[in-house]
Amino acid sequence: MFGKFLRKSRDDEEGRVPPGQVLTEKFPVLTYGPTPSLRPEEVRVSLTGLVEQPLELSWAELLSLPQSDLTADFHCVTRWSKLGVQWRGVKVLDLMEQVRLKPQAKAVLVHCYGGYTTNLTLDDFLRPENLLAHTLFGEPLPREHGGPLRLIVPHLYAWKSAKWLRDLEFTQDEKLGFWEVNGYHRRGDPWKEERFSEG
Ligand SMILES: Nc1nc2c(c(=O)[nH]1)N[C@H]1C(S)=C(S)[C@@H](COP(=O)(O)O)O[C@H]1N2
Ligand SMILES: [Mo]
Repeated sequence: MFGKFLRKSRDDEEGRVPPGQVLTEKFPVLTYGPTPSLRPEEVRVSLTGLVEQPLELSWAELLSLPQSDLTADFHCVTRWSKLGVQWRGVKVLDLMEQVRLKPQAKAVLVHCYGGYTTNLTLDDFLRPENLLAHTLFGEPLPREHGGPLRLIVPHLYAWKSAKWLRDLEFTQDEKLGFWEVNGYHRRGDPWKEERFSEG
């Protein structure tokens, strides 16, 4: 029933697989629409909206920030999970040292090259493990997995881990992103199976 690539969890993985998820060893690619093709030198990451001073960082500036490693489990709402994915990049909290948010800011709408968007509250965005990742298992992040740069938010379903990151728009009210407008849950906690919105 699990097919060639899906399997049940081993004892040592107990407690790491959220309800309704199946493990995979592969790393499937899940992209809606075309895959952008970007050279690192042309990547820009901007912080806009409710910031005291909008900021745009070049690739070199991103690499001059502290670099961190993260090993985390990855849960797609289509029911596959991959355990122990190894990323390297810039922590969201280190990036956010570069700006001051206005006090009304409560949420962020993440914009990607190619037009994809996803929303997060600041509580979910400003977590110490969250990363802007440029490296996957020690290699430059492949284009299909979001290279040159993607967001990783490991505690929520992977549709929040936006690939080809372009802009972080800070807002007061939560503006819904692409999948959230199309019926996915506003938050997407895999442990609560927050897959779809109620109404
Ligand atoms: N820009 C962008 N980011 C995206 C997506 C997308 O279609 N476009 N898909 C999301 C979904 S649904 C998942 S499960 C993960 C998949 O990441 P992967 O393709 O590296 O496995 O990326 C998320 N980030
Ligand atoms: Mo997904």
